[in-house]
Amino acid sequence: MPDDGDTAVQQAKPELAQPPLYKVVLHNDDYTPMDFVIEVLQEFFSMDSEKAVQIMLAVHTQGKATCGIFTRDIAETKSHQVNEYARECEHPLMSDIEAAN
Ligand code: TYC
Repeated sequence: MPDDGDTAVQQAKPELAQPPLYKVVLHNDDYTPMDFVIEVLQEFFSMDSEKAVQIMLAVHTQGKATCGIFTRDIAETKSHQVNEYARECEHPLMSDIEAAN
């Protein structure tokens, strides 16, 4: 191929495809205390208290809300950690994961 000056561009490393992303979704129930949900959102999703209250109220009023978007392994781990912690504390709070894209 003639050197047309584009050699550097043609040989650049191709971009890797983005990995599929997953939402961690928190579900409403009638029994888990609001303060416990806020604590979970702060501890497992690093939210400040204002954001945690906002997401907790979105779940409470709409039935579910997204807590964060991650690669599959991280989303599965976070959802599992939330469900285990809620179970240990004897609250029915549940999360799961959904494909984000
Ligand atoms: N609905 C619960 C209550 O009234 C609060 C709640 C919010 C529970 C969010 C779960 O994911 C949840 N105490």
